[in-house]
Amino acid sequence: GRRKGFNWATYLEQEKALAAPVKLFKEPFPQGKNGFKYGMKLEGVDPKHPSVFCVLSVAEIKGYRIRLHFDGYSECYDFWRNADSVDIKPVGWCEKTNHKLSVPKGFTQETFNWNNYLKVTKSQPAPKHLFRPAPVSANSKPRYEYYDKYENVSSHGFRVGMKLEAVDVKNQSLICVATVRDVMDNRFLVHFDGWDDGYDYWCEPNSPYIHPVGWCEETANILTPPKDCLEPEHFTWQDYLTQTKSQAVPARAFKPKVAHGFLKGYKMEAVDRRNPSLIRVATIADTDEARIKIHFDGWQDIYDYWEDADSPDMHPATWCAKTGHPIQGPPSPADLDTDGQI
Ligand code: MLY
Repeated sequence: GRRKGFNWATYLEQEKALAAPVKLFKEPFPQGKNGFKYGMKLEGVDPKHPSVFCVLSVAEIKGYRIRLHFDGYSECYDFWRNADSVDIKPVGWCEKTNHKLSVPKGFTQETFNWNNYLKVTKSQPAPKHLFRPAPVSANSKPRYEYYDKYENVSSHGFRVGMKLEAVDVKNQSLICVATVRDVMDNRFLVHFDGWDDGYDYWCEPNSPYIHPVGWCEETANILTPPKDCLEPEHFTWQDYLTQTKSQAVPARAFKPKVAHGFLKGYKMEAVDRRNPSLIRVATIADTDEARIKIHFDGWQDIYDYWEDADSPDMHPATWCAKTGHPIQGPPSPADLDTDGQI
């Protein structure tokens, strides 16, 4: 028979569990509607290469989420973002902010220009008002005007080229020599010296993953020197800053790290990393300072994984219902075959 829709109130009662409190989510429920339409063009960060901005098209709309396609490339690289994602920008953003735009396959930097491209592809740029307004300082222009006037400076003290110590989020036991590689709004791109851009990530000044130069020494942690370091055992910041003619990010630029407050056992809604078109009912299986371990209800523990506590892919209970997105409840016994496997 047809399964009834998932109901949080019933489920929490049945499981005798608590939903993660709404206040623990940075942005619990979206303010506005998802105004993106199929085919609209935009610019955005490539999730696999966070230093690269690409030409993207809206390929699918699902509640408050959109599937984004890299123009000229295979659908297998498509990825999902919330409509208010900080990773997507209107057409023309790269040019205005002096970022290099990686052009669609079949074009070169010389042959590509947006006006012509929109004409030949008979497509529309996603209107600017659909995007999350960039955070603005108190004394600047009203929010909605922001995309027409950029100040290409960071107000947070993290400037391109400055050095810091940062956790390699892909190898979290390593704290490494890193450089601010780019700045976008209130975020900056952390790059690991000597390594490829696959380890780069965008973060904010209060990120739990970043520390000022000298932090490892002060706290008796091991600092991983740059990959190309000739005598890694003799690495010192003083020599390295001189050699590379660079400055350390000033200590005052780092903002206090706030405890995320999530507890083991809380339930929530989380995007399934293995099939990111789906959002599932999930339980916090474990926590550390910066992350929570997600368990998908009704699935084996082997599918659990760690996610940053401020991930935009984790939502409070009822987010899907409120935003018009399907939710995958725990699989029912009818979904199991005779071996008890899904
Ligand atoms: N075992 C991994 C470690 C890579 C660490 C990269 N960090 C420091 C940016 C490897 O050698 O590929």
